[in-house]
Formats: sequence, C-alpha cells, structure tokens
Amino acid sequence: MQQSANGSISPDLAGALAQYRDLGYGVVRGVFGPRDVAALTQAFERIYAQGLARGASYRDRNVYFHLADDPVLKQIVRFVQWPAYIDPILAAYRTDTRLLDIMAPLIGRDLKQIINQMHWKPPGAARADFGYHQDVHFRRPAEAYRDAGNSYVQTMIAVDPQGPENGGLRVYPGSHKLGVLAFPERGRIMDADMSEDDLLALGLDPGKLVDLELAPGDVAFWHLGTIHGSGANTAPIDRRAYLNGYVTAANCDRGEWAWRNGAPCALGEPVLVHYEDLFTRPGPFIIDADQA
Ligand SMILES: O=C(O)CCC(=O)C(=O)O
Repeated sequence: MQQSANGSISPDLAGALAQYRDLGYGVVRGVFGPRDVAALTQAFERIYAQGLARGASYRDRNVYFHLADDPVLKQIVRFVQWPAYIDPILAAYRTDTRLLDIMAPLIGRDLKQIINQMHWKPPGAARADFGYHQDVHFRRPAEAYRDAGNSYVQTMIAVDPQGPENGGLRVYPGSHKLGVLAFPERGRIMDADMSEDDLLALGLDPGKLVDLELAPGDVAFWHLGTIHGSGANTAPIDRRAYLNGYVTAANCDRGEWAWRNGAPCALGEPVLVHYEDLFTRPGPFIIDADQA
C-alpha cells in the first residue's frame, strides 16, 4: 500500500514520482499482491484462449485482438486492446485505486483512459519486439491531446517477472526532456526490432539505456516523451503486461472516463478512443493477416 489512510504519499511512491519527473519513468514495487497477480494471470489466460480460438485478428468496436504469424510458434496473440469491455476483472483493475494513487499526484483525479491493453511475449516467439519509440507519436489526432507532456501517463502492471531476458521494457532516461524526436521510418513499432541504430540516428547514446527489472505486481509508469522499446523473449517464461494509459480529462477529447474526482467510472457504450471508424464500421469482423 503506497498511500496511508490520510492520503499522504509513502516514501516509495514519492521516490518513484521524483524519478518520473527527473528521468521520465518510475517503478512502484509491490502495488498489487499475489491475489491480484493470480486474478490477472487467469484473465490473461482467458483472453489469450479467446484470441487463439478466433484464429485471426478481430475487431468488435474498440476491442481489438491482434494475432501474429510467428515464424517459430506459428500463431500467437501479441496484444489485445480494450479487453476491459469484455472482462469484468480487467475492467476492475483499470480503475483500481492503487493506480489512481500513482496517477493523481501527476495528472489529477479527473482522468480519462486512452490505453487499455494486454501484451504477451510467449517463450520462444521469434517476433515480439517493440522498436524504440516515444508514445507521443501515437496520440492522434494531435489537437485532441492538449498539453500532452503534462497530462498523460502510461502505466504497466507486470504479471510475470520481467527483465531483458524475457523482453522487458528498456527505457532511455531523461529522453522525455528531448521533445518530439524524428525517429527513422521503419514501419509499425510492433513490426520493428529494438535496434540501437534508431538511437544512433538521433545522436543518442545507447549506453544510457536502462532495463526495467519488474516483479509480478510492480507498476512501471512513463512519460509520453520517454524513449522505450522491448526485445525478444529468450527465457522459458512468458512476459505478460497489463497497460493502462491515463490523461487529465480536461485536456483530452478522446478516451473513456476512468475516475471522476477520484471515483471509478464503469465502461458503458464505447466512445471514440483510437478506432476512427467506431461509428461507421463497428464490427464485429475478422481482419486478414495482411491487413492486421
Ligand atoms: O510491451 C511492451 O514492451 C511495449 C510497451 C510499449 O512500448 C508501449 O506500450 O508503448
């Protein structure tokens, strides 16, 4: 528990918040306990099985399953966007007070949610990298995200232990102060390997990169401008992570409400987040492998 009953901030959380402001990322240890991790693990297993059973990428309004043909494992579910619409356990964690306790000192207590995403890197998957990037490039249309640098924070709950061996997150400390960088064009970040050449092309020193070592239940969080990526899973365990990104509601025209004045908001009929055709082509529909 990071905050005391009177709302004061624990030294651990204070340290992580200070590091976020200084270096663009923070980690709070043990935010979620073994029961939470067990519930999340089961949810990941449920949703993964649903994805594989469909056999192809799939959309139903904001819910999107992304399957990939892996050269080694044949077919994997790489990520699912907005599973909280279809799974009450995942819905409960997106508005968990323990996440609000980390967000509130940074972006307030009236928050919308822009990202709700599950990531898997099954052991042995040959293609599971996320190339280096800054999330700011994906907050589109830009005019819908006002004062983005001060208003938006991405969070990630570790479900499995994670580090460089199983494709954990690697960050470039201080990069949130470098502005919006022109990364070399290499297609979608989920199709690009985590190449240090991208950093060299920007005049940055790959020697400064830091691997985040997380235990199940730890929460990492980072700034919209923080350069990060993640590599292959060469370990015998999965690397599963539950990502939720929040924004100060007054500064964003998109997203689902997460908390109003600190009170959790349930999901209802989907609103516009990323899927531009939500109202004209809601689905459900299968997406061919070459279009996914
Ligand atoms: O799961 C990962 O390692 C990738 C996370 C990421 O890059 C992102 O959410 O922007």
